[in-house]
Amino acid sequence: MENKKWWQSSVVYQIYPRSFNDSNGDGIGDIPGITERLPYIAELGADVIWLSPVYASPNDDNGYDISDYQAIMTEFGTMEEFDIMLAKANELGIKIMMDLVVNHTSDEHKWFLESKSSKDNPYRDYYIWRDPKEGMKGGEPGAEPNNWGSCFGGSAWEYDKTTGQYYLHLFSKKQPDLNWDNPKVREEVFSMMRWWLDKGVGGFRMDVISLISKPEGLPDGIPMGTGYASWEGCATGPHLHEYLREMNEKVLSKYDVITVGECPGVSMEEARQYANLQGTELNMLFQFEHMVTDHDPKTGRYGISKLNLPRLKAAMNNWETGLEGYAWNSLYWDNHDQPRAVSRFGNDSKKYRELSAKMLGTCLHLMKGTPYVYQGEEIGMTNCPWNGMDEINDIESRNNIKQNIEKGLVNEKDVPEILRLQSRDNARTPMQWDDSKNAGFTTGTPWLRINPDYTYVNAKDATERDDSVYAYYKKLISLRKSSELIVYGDFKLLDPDNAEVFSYIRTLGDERLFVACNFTDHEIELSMPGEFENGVRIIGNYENEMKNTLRPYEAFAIKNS
Ligand code: ISL
Ligand code: CA
Repeated sequence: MENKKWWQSSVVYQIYPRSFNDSNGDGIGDIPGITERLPYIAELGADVIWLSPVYASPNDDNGYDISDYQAIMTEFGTMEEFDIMLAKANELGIKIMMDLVVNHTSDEHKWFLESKSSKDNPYRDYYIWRDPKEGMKGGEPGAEPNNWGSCFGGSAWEYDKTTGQYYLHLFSKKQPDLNWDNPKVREEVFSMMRWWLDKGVGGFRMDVISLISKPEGLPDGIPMGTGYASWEGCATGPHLHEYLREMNEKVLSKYDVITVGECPGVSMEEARQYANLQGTELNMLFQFEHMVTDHDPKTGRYGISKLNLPRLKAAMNNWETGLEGYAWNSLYWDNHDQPRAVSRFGNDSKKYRELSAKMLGTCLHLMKGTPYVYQGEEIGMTNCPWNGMDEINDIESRNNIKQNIEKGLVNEKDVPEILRLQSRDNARTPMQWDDSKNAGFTTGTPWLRINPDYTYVNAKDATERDDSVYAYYKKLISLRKSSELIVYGDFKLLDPDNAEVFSYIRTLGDERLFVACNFTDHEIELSMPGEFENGVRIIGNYENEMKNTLRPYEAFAIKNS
């Protein structure tokens, strides 16, 4: 068995600060608001908080466009307030994992302002600048240096008249990519990381870290339906692991921290390196395979999506077994970029919302890896019934849906439904604290629409009831804390083709755990492996136990005796 590490038995709670808790009535969540709610997270049992970006930012992509890595966003508070939050969290035994966004900065970062000012500025080479295509004039259609597309639609290149060159931005044009091949860039990032670690933060979640090294010569990629090559497919370069090992050697290895790299489109072979058990790079990574199993292949995320359980199981199984013995896994259903799991993989009707949210929790939290809970998931928050684009803030939904309509890939009349199914804003509607006006999130006007179901989906109700989703998550988390079998047992998927039931077995020495989850709203006959017939049910989302049947959205786990 691998060398045991504290972060292997941790449970991480993700906070999206803008939507968590507003302390001063300006409609925007903030740092004092988080401090106020720390006991709620401690009570749940999470021991790490992943804090989405709180740095100075013009908010083109809600904080993922950073203009100063060592300052706090004015709307969120001050550095003093950050320090208070950090100290209080540490007192409660909670570490703060910062979001490290270093594939790109904001175009308002001082490095970029310098960089774009002239070709011989000392910061020019901090970013990726290229001439227009041979024989073409900068700015004219097709003159971009290559065919890469931005994650947020359109080309990944922006022409800058001042110097007659293009700069690369795999995300919005206000998020220019840093040039990691420049050793000065790496030193700047490393010293900034040390500054935060010396302050006492507990680690980093690294935004699209898989993209920091670009391939030699920036060659064209294979174009997709949009005409552009995929931003995630074409930008993984040869020096990636070298840079991560350098970061590990010079920074991470000097502290006892938790690290997780966000790696959309990562291959298994790459992943085994990123999160290798020797600890020379990162602790773990976020893969996205299970996040695309419900997408329509033609339209990708922004089409009509539908649960495909065999595909979902295959994806989860791939990472559970593929990393075994090589690298540590992470587990998640939700984050700030994804729709709400209960609406996506469960059933958010009044009748089944709580049952299916608990079922999904059971399914995920009893697998091998470090589980991540996204704010509101622990009370079963749902996707929002959007009326249309006017209500949407998210840059990705706005740009990509527009692009898909223009290309004839989706029908305009389907937009509200597509938004409800897939928009990143489903995760970003404010946290529902109670059933008072604006769900107790703010006394002012919330920056984004509040989901109307807050009258019955809220933290106050969930913490007062012992049959709530919150109480159930609390139990799942405490089970993990007391069971090596749950943390370290290996994973075996049962019945891969079954389109209704997700079941698996965990094994550690003689100890075995059988987990069964019904992903449908009807009763299903269950054939339980014989060795569990006299086993002990350690958790289940129905009160009384029933043998050989799974009721609608039922989930339970049985330990052999
Ligand atoms: O889910 C996605 C693709 O279907 C994307 O949102 C993808 O995960 C992503 O854009 C990469 O995410 C990260 O970097 C972005 C930022 O907008 C996201 O919020 C962040 O998680 C740029 O920094
Ligand atoms: Ca505020």
